[in-house]
Amino acid sequence: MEVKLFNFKEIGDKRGTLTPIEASKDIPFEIRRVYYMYGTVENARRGYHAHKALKQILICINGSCKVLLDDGKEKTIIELSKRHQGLYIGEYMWREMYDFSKDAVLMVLASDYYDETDYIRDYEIFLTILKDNCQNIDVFIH
Ligand code: T46
Repeated sequence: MEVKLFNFKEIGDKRGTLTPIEASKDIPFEIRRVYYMYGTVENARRGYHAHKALKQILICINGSCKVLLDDGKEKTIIELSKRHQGLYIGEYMWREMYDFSKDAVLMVLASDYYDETDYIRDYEIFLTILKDNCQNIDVFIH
């Protein structure tokens, strides 16, 4: 379970700004998939799931949105509004995206192809998996 904010390079000149992102150099995985969401309707809330293995970087390349992150113990809210900033979300982290501005474009770099079996879409099951994992760790330690 890991979350991190990355500040990517901003290369500016008189023409404007360019932000490059290199897989395995600027972010900790090879990119297998890119997707983006836009035209999000007012008050829509997306996400409501965690992933078993997928690692992702969320970048709001236009406008802004908020991301609620929940590791089963603590909830954290992160606002994404900077085009050069990426939110890394590792495995077993519940996420909800909301408060999208009208012009928001949320781009996601993903470590793997789309696979519905990697999703945990039920919050109670998510908590149970975390509890079971902790118990396994306890068994291992004692
Ligand atoms: C995540 C957050 C940040 C595809 O066919 N291919 C894809 O690559 C994706 C991402 C989705 N889909 C289909 C599956 C659903 O029928 O598009 C539909 C909407 O997907 P979903 O409801 O999962 O979208 P979000 O915004 O709730 O979640 C997405 C990602 O699915 C998820 O991995 O972490 O963005």
